[in-house]
Amino acid sequence: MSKAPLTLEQLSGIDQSLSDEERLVQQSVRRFVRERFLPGAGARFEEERFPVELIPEIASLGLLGASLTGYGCAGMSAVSYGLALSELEYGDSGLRSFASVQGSLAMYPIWRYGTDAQKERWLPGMARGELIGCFGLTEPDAGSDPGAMKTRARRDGDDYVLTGTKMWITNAPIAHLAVVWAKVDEGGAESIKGFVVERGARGFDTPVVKGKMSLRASSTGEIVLDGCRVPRENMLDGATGLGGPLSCLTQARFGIAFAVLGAAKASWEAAAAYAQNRVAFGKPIAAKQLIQERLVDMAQEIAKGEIMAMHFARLKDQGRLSPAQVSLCKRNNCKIAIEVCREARAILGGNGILLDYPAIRHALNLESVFTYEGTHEVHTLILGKALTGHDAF
Ligand code: TGC
Ligand code: FAD
Repeated sequence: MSKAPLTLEQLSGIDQSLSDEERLVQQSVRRFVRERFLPGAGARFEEERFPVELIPEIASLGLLGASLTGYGCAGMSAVSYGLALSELEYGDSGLRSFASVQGSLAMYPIWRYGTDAQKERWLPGMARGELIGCFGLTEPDAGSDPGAMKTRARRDGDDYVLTGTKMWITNAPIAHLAVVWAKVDEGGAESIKGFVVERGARGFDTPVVKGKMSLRASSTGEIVLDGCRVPRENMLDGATGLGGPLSCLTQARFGIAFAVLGAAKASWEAAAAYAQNRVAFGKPIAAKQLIQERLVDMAQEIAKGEIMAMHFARLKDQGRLSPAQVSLCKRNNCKIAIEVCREARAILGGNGILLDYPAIRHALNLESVFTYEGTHEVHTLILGKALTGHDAF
């Protein structure tokens, strides 16, 4: 080998376009992930354990509600936020999921739709990582079609009484509060409203979902609401209808679209390094044309995904990013990321199925990421509708 091999960063040149502030965010999260998260990442995946002990450090990096302003939040640009999440996902999708849900799905609806009193009450503690939140939209019988939810909130004096079950809820078992979306019937008209349900409320339970073969280092549960009484002051009055939760999903989907490239890069780097050292038929497999073609295809898709994510992040910072563009980026980047991780796993051969290497863990995690926040098919249909005008749901 004559020259040092080109890195992914050198190939896409994305890093050269970063401001000093963006680079600082990227580097500090990178250091945290490599020094504090990656040692033991495989073991935590095996043990099905989210490292709650790291929450104070994640908070001190400004990663909880990172793109929000005020209330102790970091007010990061979309570019910095995307870079930070990508570094977290280089570690594990479960680590990134924790931050996505806290910021985009639990803090954002309070920040956008809550009263001043609600924001003061919850957001500073959530930014400090002292209060953990979750987001309950999906139900056992309503995932892609959240409008079919069965959870109901019935008005009773100054309270609402919530009944229903939410399924697949990230952070639910460790959450201090849940933003729950429920149908409300007021004056004969049915609508969807958001409620902040605090742990300790009678009739509120969050059983753990066990046996996941994906996102094992993320805490996932149900939210069971059995006649759970919530004061009216916990309702998020500013949001009415499905547009409320969907606007939160737009925030989270943007972050995911950027972040999954971190998992792809970690897997590519592991495969590329392995290929240099693994000898077959008398030569490192990196010197074989078929291996090179795979590494090139993977690097090409990562670079394209990064260029798209960066472009859309800059549009978001200008307030010009549309939900259809978010769908395009989530759909493309999740698909290429899972394919890259599977290819990396194959280049690692038999060793690739071990947790000693990151590729199998990332590939398994991305099965969830491919499905949540709108499945690949849902984003196809969102884009199909946007491009043709026909609703094919
Ligand atoms: P549709 O009639 O199209 O829309 C209903 C209302 O919502 C508005 N809207 C949006 N608003 C903001 N942002 C968006 N992206 C929006 N998309 C739609 C729309 O304008 C309308 O408003 P209005 O005022 O006219 O009523 O609704 P639909 O029932 O036909 O469904 C549309 C569909 C299928 C695209 C949507 O329901 C959908 O996206 N389904 C997928 C559900 C999903 O993504 N669930 C995710 C749950 S959370 C999660 O997975 C977290 S994982 C996190 C982690 O661990 O990281
Ligand atoms: P379904 O909607 O039943 O879909 C099943 C299959 O049918 C999919 O392949 C889908 O693409 C396809 N399909 C559906 N409709 C159509 C159609 N019209 N045309 C063609 N194909 C279609 N939800 C939350 O609310 N909060 C969370 O924090 C959260 N975290 C999650 C964490 C994990 C680990 C996982 C796995 C899920 C999480 N979810 C969360 C739920 C997630 O958003 C849903 O799983 C997802 O929206 C899909 O819903 P579903 O599983 O009910 O699948």
